[in-house]
Amino acid sequence: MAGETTHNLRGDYSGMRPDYTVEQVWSAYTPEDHALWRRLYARQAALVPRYACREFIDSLAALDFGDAIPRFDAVNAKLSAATGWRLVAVPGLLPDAAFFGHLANRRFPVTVWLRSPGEFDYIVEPDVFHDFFGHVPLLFDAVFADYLEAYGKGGIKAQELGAIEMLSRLYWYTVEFGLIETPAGIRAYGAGILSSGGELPYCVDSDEPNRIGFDLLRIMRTRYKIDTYQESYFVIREFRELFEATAPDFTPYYAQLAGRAPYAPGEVLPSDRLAKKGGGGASPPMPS
Ligand code: HBI
Ligand code: FE
Repeated sequence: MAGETTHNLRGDYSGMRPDYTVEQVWSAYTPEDHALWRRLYARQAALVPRYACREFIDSLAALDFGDAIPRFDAVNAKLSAATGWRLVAVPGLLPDAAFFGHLANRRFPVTVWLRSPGEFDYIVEPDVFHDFFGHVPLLFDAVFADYLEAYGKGGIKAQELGAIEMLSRLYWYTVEFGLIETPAGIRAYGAGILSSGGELPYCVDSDEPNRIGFDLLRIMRTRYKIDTYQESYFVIREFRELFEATAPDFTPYYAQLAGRAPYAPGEVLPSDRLAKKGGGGASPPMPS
């Protein structure tokens, strides 16, 4: 989710460690929390086969956390064996520097609190359902896991270069709201989409939004909104495309973009490679 300041946020930041981590006090979750978790999980799990990418579907099937809010340390045993990542419990949104520092060291921050029943359909800040259901399954995919570590390292560099806003757009349009081409059509891999009851079908089936071929500089120059469905989604061909795009040093990219006005979220450029909507059978391949 997009970073905000750590002021007037929901979480309890009082007892956290210097690296912004806290304990996940699993016994503090109520039966109502676990019941809400099961409802959220059931809703999303029913949509996943039709709208999620294959890597997410397979990873979700290998995990088993539909019955109650998961214990992070139990998942860490499996996750660290799979890709060397582990989950760290946090009170909520972190300052960019702390967040990047965790990603750069293969630690994924997962919020410990769960939304209220009244937020079943929409929540502003990431809660444990968004972070866990949306982000954790793809941490088991080797290439995506490498991309996320590279992103974290790039974030630390971006801080030094004052380029956080551009790099946050990359996170937003890939890790949070990314789409991927598959033989069966366009599917979702972004956590913000996969944890959303409405946006998951919308991003694949609707004719409204733009679906634009992945283009790193284009993305880093495109603003996003945090409280509506996306007006544009960016589509990769495979996770390796993400990893390779973030391999080079971004310094020249930031220099190239400095001073250039950002694009509005719904703008379409003549240079954009547009994809068809993802519904029904295989969508025609995007123009290369
Ligand atoms: N903190 N806990 C948490 N989770 C996020 O997804 C997150 C964050 N802080 C900043 C942030 N995301 C984005 O601004 C990144 O692009 C930095
Ligand atoms: Fe997120």
